[in-house]
Amino acid sequence: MRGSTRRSLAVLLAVVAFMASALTATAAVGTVSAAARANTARAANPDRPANAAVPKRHVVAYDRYSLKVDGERVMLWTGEFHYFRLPSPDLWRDALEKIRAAGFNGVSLYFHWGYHSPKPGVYDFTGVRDVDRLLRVADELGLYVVARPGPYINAESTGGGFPAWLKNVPGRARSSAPGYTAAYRDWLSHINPIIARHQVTRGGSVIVYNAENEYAANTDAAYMQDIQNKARADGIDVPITHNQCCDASWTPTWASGQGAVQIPGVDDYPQSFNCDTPGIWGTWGPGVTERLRDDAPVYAAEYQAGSVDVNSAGFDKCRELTGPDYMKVFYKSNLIASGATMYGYYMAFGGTNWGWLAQPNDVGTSYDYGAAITEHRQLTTKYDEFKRQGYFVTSVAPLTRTDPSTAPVSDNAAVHTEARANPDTGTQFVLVRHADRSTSTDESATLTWTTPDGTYRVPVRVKGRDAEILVAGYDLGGQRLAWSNSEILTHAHIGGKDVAVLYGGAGTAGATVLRYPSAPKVKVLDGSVRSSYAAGELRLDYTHAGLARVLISDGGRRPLLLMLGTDESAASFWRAGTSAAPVLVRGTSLVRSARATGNAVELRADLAEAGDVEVFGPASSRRLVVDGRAVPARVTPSGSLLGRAAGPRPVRLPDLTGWRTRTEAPEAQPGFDDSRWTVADKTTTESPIKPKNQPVLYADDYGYHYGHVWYRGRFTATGAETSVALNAVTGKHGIYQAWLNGRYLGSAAGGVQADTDDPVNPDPGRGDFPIPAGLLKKGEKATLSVLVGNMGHNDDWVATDIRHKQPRGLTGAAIAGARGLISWRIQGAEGGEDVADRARGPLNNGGLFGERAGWYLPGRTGGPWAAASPAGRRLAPGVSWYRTTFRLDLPKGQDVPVALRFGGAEDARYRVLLFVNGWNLGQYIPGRPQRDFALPAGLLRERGHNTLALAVVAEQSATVGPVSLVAMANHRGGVLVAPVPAPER
Ligand code: IPT
Repeated sequence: MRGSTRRSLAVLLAVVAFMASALTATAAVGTVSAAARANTARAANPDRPANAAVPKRHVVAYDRYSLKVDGERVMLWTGEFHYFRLPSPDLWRDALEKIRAAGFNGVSLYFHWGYHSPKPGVYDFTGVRDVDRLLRVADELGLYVVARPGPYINAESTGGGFPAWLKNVPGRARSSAPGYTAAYRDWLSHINPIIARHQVTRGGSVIVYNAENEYAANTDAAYMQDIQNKARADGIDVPITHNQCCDASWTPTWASGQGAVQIPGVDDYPQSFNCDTPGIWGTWGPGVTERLRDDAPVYAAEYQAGSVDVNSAGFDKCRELTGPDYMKVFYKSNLIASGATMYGYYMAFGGTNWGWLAQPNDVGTSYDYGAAITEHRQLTTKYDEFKRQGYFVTSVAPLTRTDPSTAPVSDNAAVHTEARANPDTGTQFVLVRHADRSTSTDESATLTWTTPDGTYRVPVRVKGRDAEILVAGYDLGGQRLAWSNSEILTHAHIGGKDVAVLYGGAGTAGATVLRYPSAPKVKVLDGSVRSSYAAGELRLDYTHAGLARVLISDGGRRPLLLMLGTDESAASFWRAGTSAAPVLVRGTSLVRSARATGNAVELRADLAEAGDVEVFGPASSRRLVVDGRAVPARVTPSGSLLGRAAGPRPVRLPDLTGWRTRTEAPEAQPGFDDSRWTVADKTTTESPIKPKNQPVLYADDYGYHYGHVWYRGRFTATGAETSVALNAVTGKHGIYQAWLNGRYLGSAAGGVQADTDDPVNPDPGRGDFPIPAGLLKKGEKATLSVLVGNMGHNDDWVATDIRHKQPRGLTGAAIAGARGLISWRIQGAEGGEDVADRARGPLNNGGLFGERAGWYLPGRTGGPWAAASPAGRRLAPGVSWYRTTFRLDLPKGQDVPVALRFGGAEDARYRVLLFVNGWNLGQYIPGRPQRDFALPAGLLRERGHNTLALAVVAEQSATVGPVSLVAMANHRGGVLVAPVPAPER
């Protein structure tokens, strides 16, 4: 995917871009009235409280350093979130609040064309597809939005975001071909106006608009330009960006010429996707974002924050590959090396490929991604590191405008330094890390550091895989920080004093030097800190341990409460905005929002257990309210409020009992009435991959795009038939099964790559099925029934059509010894492109008999089911269903993410589609890494009756399960989640 030589090319390109551009350029993009401009309120920022005032219009502009809103520089620090992978709109707020609480001031959002469009010209933006609501939540939370509507998005999602009907549209996708042009313009005509009304320039949250996605191969500049012209015509007036693949050696970078965007960015995945070797670092390079334009900020459009699990190692390993140590070393190195002020960390929360949303290959139901927030919405140690970095970058304003500067000299060659400085304030930012990033030794060094306040000898230490950003010459609130070898977590002006939190590795020595015109009073409230004052400088020396507290006053500046912690104690802080100053909170497992009213501080917070909660808020604070309940609290010597809050009540989930079962697949029987099925007799296809023989049997060509399809082929037997040879293309891990005159012939692995450019697999998805002697009689009608799975549609990363237009379903069928033609009919999801179940949408169902009959729905069983539990019964090959109901009564005001867990043999040959209250929440395949399937609240009724339906497609006789409900966590708090409306029957 990349080579090291490409890096030098990238440098060259940046230099050329630099020379070619004007030295300074400020492009004001959004336009607003003078009255609006006079408004000083900032747009989205991490301290803005929920439900903040009336929408205000703002000016969005940028220069070579950063974006600016109303002239104020912005560090855009976003995490990627996919609403389509969390089909419960109330939980969008949960995810976005967690993203905000991690210190992100923005989210990057793909919009998935195929998720909204079941048929050409048909779009749905209601229910779980209500992206206007999503953007309203972002507006309310004050999170900036990077809007990424494609048209192509990749994202390991089916078709890379393309609707499957696009396979039938003539002309190459991602080009100016007329068929494709009409199709994508229609998508943009629907999505752009929604995005446009949420722009920062109209008082909303969308700060930039990303055109296309990693458009790096087979490019067409006219197409790239047209997307932007269309966006402008549709009212997009914020800057347009692009995320260039991999590094700047991939050309064009869309930095100049036709199709150029205003702010070209780069995607970088330095760790690769090899989660099976989490200890190997930097496989895909050093991860330094290139400057692509001299007149625009450096934009790390997608920066690796997790991984696809291409080796089926399991997402915990992906979390390790991209863990806190990687984040420290790579993110901090990039910040200083690149000076980027726009970031998109991919992913902040990955979510679930529910229904048929996954792209095939090695993407399963889970899109956990090893992200900082797990698929079950839990916070990890990666989240802690995001918090440490996110609070820093959004608190320390001089970071928004920096140039490379002279780095302090290290007396230990193993310790590398690198620096940037803000030309206006002189504030310096120094990266300290191992010279060789792959080493993890414990190194100490003394830096000779010339800061704006003088030259100092500063001891530093890098221990294990570690990196630090140290700050010097910084006006920290009302204080002057000369330098510190502790890192800054955050600071704010709270309750009449500056409150600052600094931290360092547990057990390492820390020193901080602050300047005061006169000797200040230094009171150590907690921990062990030595202080000395001489020549205008207060020096504090300490060892990073627990959380030390020092109150500094009377030095000619306003008072400072300085807290000195470790990585761990720093991460225990939460920063939340109120309408006045922000508050800092410790002790809860999350703070969603805060309000300061009169003498009370009210928190919306989550707690995993009962414990002390400490709030640094207005000086007048005397009362503490957590999640609506008063918590007795006292004022501490630090001026904070301290109380003890209750934890969650324990929960117990019910056992799954009362199972009933029903066997289906009547389609396999010769007498089945298929007269209303679609006749499959096409002779041509838009797919560049041509069928092995006629007619064309590709499911998509008949409007059946997702899930299973059935074929029935009729022919007159000669009696001399010996075997059936089929080819079916399903995508990786798919299977298909065949029956002849009702007799099960067996199953085969579906084709993976029907690419004409795949020499390894010239006969994809081939299955040979011997015909049992005597089954066919000369002159008699015979019926061949074939059930083909569809694991989703391939991506179009290389923009050639050959991947995303790869067929699904039968691509060849021949019967040895037969004479004459087979006449075919095909059946898929109820209604085909005219989706029957509109609330759950096109990706929810395929064409299994039970799906078409509505057995997946709570209110439709369609006749008698026999009592039988999955574990107690061996299933015959074919399709069987299990259903049961269960009641949940989870305590109100608690958040208990529930999963369905599959036990049982790894080598069993079956797969299960699981439906909860009618929603297809995934596919369990024995032997694949996933056994726990998220059942999101909203689809799952937390207080009420639930229906679980399992459709089992068995290749061989098999026993399913055991199957159980598991609580993945239990917190007091959470968000209110209403049931997602969808028909019961
Ligand atoms: C890049 C894509 O833009 C994104 O959609 C997703 O696929 C991600 O990376 C990987 O998870 S693709 C690139 C790294 C080749």
